Amino acid sequence: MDNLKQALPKAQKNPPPAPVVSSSSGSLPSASKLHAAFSGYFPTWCPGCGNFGIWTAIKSAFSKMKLNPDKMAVVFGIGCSGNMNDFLWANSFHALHGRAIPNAVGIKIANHSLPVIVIVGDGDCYGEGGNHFLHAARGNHDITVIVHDNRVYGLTTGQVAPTAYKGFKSRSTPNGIIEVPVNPIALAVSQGATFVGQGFSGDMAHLTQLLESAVKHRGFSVVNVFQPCVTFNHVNSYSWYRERVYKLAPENHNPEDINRAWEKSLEVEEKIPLGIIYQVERPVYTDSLPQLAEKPLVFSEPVTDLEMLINEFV
Ligand SMILES: Cc1ncc(C[n+]2csc(CCOP(=O)(O)OP(=O)(O)O)c2C)c(N)n1
Ligand code: SF4
Ligand SMILES: [Mg+2]
Repeated sequence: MDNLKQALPKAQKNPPPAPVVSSSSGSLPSASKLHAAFSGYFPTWCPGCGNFGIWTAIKSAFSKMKLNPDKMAVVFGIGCSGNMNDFLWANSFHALHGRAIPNAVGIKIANHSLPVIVIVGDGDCYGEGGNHFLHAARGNHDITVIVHDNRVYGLTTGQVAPTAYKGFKSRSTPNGIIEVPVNPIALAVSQGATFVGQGFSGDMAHLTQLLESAVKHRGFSVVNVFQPCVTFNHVNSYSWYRERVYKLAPENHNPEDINRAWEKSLEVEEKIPLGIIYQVERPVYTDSLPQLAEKPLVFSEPVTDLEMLINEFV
């Protein structure tokens, strides 16, 4: 542990300068300047951590899409993944463990004109916050959930996450985990997610494209990203994934075909698919709220006449 501490980069004491995003004309700078504008503190992740690849792909996707860091909302969970809150400079909220998704849903309902992104760990999303994941998928809330799937609880020093393979030995399961793993892809498809993708932090170009597609999708989009934890997971390493992952392409996969999505969701061990596994269109939650039809809730006049409310409801 002492060796590990010595190897970690020292956290910067002072924040980087606040980026100037909008010029006086209101236009956004070039994609490369935007990429820099999204960078916060230099990450304190362990050297070689898969989170670096996800961080880079997120910044590349956001800047290529010309998202404005001031006009979007990024909600982080708790974990090594959630620590990106300090490393990604955008309008953001650091939620409680397992509670990133409901905060994102609330933000989206309050202002459905904002792109809303959730950045969480596998423990946060499929364990502690698993119930929120199911219900946000059912509602087709128009948010994008990026899950760092390292099969461990990284921040709390390597206990098993719900994605750990049966038999995985960790500090909390010295004789191997008894349960079978959650299947993130099958779970998302079965609960009504309308965009389900899978990426690998070791392939940043592919991940960037996938994240762009997920953010552009109108509806509940989830991208499960394989993220080697080089410190606490010595099984699912970069080479373990490289030997197994392959890319889905239009000639070998139709993402609208739910039966094909089920088949792909079962490929978890010998060969593992990357790309858009499932994508369909369905009205999003806020489409069915007439009170949002004219403008986002946040721009409406607040109700101050309490007597009127009391008379209506009491
Ligand atoms: C309600 C609650 N339970 C437990 C914790 C302790 N805790 C903090 S981070 C974490 C695990 C994080 O694992 P994961 O979500 O997979 O993220 P990673 O660190 O692997 O990126 C836990 C259990 C907490 N902060 N809050
Ligand atoms: S503990 Fe694992 S997930 Fe956390 S920063 Fe280190 S390598 Fe990354
Ligand atoms: Mg994890």
